[in-house]
Amino acid sequence: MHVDLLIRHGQLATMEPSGGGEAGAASEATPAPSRGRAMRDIGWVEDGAVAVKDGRIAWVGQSDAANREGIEASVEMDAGGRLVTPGLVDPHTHLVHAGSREYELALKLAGVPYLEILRRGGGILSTVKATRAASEEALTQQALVSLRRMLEGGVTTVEAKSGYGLNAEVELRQLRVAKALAELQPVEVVSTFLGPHAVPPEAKADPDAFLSEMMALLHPIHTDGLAEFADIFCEDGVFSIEQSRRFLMAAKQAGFGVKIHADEMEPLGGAELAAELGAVSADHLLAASRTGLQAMAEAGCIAVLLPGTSWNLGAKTHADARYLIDEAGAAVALATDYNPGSCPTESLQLIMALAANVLRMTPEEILTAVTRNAAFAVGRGERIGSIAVGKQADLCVWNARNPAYLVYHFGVNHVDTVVKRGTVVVQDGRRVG
Ligand code: IZC
Ligand code: ZN
Repeated sequence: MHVDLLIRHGQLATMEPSGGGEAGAASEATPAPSRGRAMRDIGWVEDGAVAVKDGRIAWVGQSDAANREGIEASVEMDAGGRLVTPGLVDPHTHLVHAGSREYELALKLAGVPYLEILRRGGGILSTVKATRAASEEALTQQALVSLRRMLEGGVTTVEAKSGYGLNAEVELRQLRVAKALAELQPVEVVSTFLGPHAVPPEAKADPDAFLSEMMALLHPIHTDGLAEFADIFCEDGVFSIEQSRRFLMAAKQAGFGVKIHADEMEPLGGAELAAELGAVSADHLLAASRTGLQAMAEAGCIAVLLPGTSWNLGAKTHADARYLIDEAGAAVALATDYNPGSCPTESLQLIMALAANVLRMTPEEILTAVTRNAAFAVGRGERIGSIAVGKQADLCVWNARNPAYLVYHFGVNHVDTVVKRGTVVVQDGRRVG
């Protein structure tokens, strides 16, 4: 067999628990995220090899088997015993925005809560002001800087929410920018419409009318292919459970997969609502009830945890990852929540370290949460998130020999090489090509 690229002598985390690592095996990728304790099975292959042809994975197995089968490659790479994983997936970000909010740091340190800053017209609303004033070109340039950091950090697919326009014109502008980013750089961008992210000042008198205005955008956005998912900030003082149900039901009817910012600060019942609606994911969940988490797990709704946010906001409690995994048997994913307020970082590797130290997740669970399960959280689980024959060739070679090292040695970039759709796009941790 002649292939485009052959990576040999890697320690492979295929993220295919059911035999995806067998030599030459056709992909029997179970079309489901890994739940509960199964999150610890990372489909490990010692001294493994991966062959890539036409942007897809053509063969996976042990290095000596690759030799025996006479696989020849245009480009060969010796991983030298280093860790090879699927490209990482960041399934919750507010990527496209203008400006920054470092001036809120002093307020935060003085003890002013996040939602109080929002009530005073800052927080999300300050980013709305900056984003409304920004051109498409300016929004694009700012997002490109972030995407490059993400890619150099091993992220090959990212979800991006709107929600800093809060009117038809600027919400659509954000979504158009997100879509165009795919043509300008290698990271795949999955768009989510988050029109109900906050109530803008001009709509304060009638939040329900504002919600209806955002609901009226669902059909045109879907028809124009500007977003695959719809999301709402369901939180005390922002949008209620009733408003969230109304918006998300309309979104489902319009053809969107639905997501929800659920139970981040107050236990409103966002997790229960996610289960009721068959949401693809419910995100945050710090304050969620155990019955809500259990209901989500039973409904197959993925828990997207954002420990960078709870850590950065100085929260006293964090999402109960151990309950979700050990008791509820849920599928957990992890994301940065990259945004200019509650979590200004593009580093999914930092989030992985926090997942260990704050959420008490194991390195194997963490790797599952940023690859296989994150891919399902953005509706791409059948194409990306694991190393299996037929899947898209999104790969990372790390300056590490095992997943524990990535999580233990925190605050630096461990990426050596990133491959996106079969092409080397990062070398020595730097963008190439
Ligand atoms: O800009 O503060 N939580 N939305 C809900 C955010 C954080 C983003 C922001
Ligand atoms: Zn968010």
